[in-house]
Amino acid sequence: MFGASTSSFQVEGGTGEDDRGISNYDCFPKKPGITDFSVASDHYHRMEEDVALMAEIGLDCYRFSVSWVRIMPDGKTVNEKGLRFYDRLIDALTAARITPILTIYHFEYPQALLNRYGGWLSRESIDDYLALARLLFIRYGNRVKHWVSINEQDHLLKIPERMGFPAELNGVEYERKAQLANYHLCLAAALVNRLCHELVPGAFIGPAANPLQAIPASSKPEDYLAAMAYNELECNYILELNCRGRYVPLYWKYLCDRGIQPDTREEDMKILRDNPPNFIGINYYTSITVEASEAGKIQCRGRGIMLQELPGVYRTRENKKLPVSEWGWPIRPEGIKIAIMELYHRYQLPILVTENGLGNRDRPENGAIHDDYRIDYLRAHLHEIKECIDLGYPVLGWCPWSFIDLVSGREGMGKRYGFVYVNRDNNDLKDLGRYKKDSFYWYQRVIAERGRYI
Ligand code: BGP
Repeated sequence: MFGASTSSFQVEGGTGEDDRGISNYDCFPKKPGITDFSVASDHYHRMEEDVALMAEIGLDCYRFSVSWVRIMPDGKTVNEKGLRFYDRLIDALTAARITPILTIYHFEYPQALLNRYGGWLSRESIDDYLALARLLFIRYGNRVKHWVSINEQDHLLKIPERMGFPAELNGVEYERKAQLANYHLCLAAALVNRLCHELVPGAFIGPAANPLQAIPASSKPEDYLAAMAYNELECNYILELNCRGRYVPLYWKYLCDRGIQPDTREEDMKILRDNPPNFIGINYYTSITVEASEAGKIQCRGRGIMLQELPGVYRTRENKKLPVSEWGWPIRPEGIKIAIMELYHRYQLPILVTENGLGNRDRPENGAIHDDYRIDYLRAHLHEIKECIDLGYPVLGWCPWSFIDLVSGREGMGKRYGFVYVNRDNNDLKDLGRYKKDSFYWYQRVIAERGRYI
């Protein structure tokens, strides 16, 4: 399937409407000069126009997330008006013969649940997540068969505002809390897999992971071991729980050495083992190069996504051979192939590329956006995916990030990813008009040719 992705809080806007509640994203302070999420791309008011553009480009599928607080403003009570928005969206997609892929939870979390019990730190969070999922399965399960349980759990855990953790929390205390939350999140994902199959016949459900796939900086065995450790400690630790219901020895030792391991229960581990996902979603943007770290004391990683060094284990290294994006992210298309092959070898589950794209400052010229840099990036990655398919790896689809420009997770409106340009910037909403970029016409042709010439 040729698709595209978005997420609710980044694209919808309309935060004060139809009895929507307050989310974590409404509450934390923004970087100076960067927009909040209150208007975003105004998709809430322009949904039909946006779906018409999806039909025009020729999408087979569209991955979107629901806003938890639109549907359950306080995280518990149902808001019919919110449910109706997604009814209309799903019906519009179905009418346009676009398969909906629904992400249940993509970073946006009810502030009321954070205030009430600290969100994922409490076991009660599992029941509230399942109540949301039950509502979605019952309401949309006749029209939606593809479900994503949790988006980028690893990046949820490492960014304090996404978890509702205090900004000053760090070090061992941060990680102890993150480990407890991770355990609850994994349990929630396993239970939601089970519930999905009980309520939605013929459904597929899986997480969207973000494997960075570290590459060793040299052929030295210690650098290879550092890359292995990076992949286990930073990426695979969640998928091992999702797909196999276990902590790998290296990871468990890391936790126990610091006394930050959660109290596991055998009945929970059985639930994990008995309810694996049906596919693995991969969000892939960049990869990382690491070497061994000889520093003495092995510390605790604490918070933050791109940790530069875990002393005694690994240290990230600049790789001068790789081009970087305008935002400094190394571009390594082969990394997506490595991720697909590696995860398939480990879990033998089909892969759905749930995100992949290039963030850039686009510069319109007389209404045209010549984003050749994005086309080059996407073509190179799609080529690697095609090679995987030719080798026999089961890749269900490719959903580049993002269908339309939206507010970046941390960088506001300056960092754009879409095939469709949205005429606004951080400080001026302008007319929020939609303009097709060169990449729109490129992707339209790729889809029409079914990727034959990539
Ligand atoms: C992923 C998220 C998306 C999106 C994307 C781009 O981690 O799932 O929500 O934001 O990354 O990241 P950014 O907006 O920080 O460039």
